[in-house]
Amino acid sequence: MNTIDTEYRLESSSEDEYVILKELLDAGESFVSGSLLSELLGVSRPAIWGKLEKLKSKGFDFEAVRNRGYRLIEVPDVLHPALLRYHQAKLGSTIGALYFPVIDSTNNEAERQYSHRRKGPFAVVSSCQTQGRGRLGRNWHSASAENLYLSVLFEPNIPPQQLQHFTLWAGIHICRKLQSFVPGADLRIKWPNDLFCEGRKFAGMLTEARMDADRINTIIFGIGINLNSNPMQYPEEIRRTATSLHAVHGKALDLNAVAAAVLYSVEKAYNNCIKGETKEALSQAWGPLSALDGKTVTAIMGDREITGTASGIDESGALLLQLPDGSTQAVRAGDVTLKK
Ligand code: BT5
Repeated sequence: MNTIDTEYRLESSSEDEYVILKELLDAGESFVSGSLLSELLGVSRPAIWGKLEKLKSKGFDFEAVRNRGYRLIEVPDVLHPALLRYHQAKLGSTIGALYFPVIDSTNNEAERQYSHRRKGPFAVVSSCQTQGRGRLGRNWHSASAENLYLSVLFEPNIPPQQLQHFTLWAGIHICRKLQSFVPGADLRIKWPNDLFCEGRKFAGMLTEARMDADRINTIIFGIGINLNSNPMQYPEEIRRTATSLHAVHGKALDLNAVAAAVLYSVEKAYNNCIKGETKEALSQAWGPLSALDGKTVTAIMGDREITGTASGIDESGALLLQLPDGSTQAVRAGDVTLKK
């Protein structure tokens, strides 16, 4: 992708770096000969050595054995554009990703890139946000580089109804995909935009759309995921309500592999919505993943508060509450809290 001027530093990987890393990652425990690498890149063996030295300065490490070649023995445990691209390619994710070590908000940067004529779809991925945003002007704590902050911008140019359930589907696909990384944990979605585990929030989604007459011009889907961070170090106000995947899994996860899996899931949810190909019914897909079903919850809708038992969502994506008088109330927007 071409770069566009922004006040934040964009970190990219050269094609050569990507080719070297791809060969070494594909080889796993095996060695890759220096002559193969120099042939692939069309450069001399000493030039390959120079490129490996450069990668070493970024946290990679290699074992070099005479007559056998090179083997990758360490990868950095931070986001890295070439590693992200490698994992995306393995999954068949085609969205180009821009990586910023620090950004104000990945949603903001996606908007800026678009206003500088970058064509969607593209993704903005970061290790730290200085002004991470939640819904309704709330804050998303984004200081830890062990977490993930990313946004994907699409240019749908279609009537809004077709993307009415996009965030819910994105949540479903992301939740399922993340579950494969943490098989022992029970990942759930709390309507409408939170990902939960063991009653605590580990991720939040924020979708922002720009309309033009009766069409959606751009839609920016943002997600923050607490990945490898330690919840004990979270700010006081979220310490009791937030968790991370590391905390529930007991082991660190590969940031680049997870970021690629999330991008893949968002792409899949978007394509399904656009093509009207959501083979499963929304309410059925949602049911097994819901953090609320069967629980007593309070919904705040503007200045009204209602308490009832959550009983799934309807086909429009509204949360259904069974009220004490036996009636059912559909909650279309707002915040819900679980009653203790
Ligand atoms: C959300 O809002 O949950 C949407 C969060 C979206 C963040 C992503 S990061 C990438 C992209 N760029 C952005 O600027 N934003 C998106 P909401 O439902 O309003 O929840 C916000 C509330 O969650 C806060 O008021 C806190 O109570 C809690 N919270 C804040 N940071 C958290 C964290 N890191 N982990 C768990 N809970 C958090």
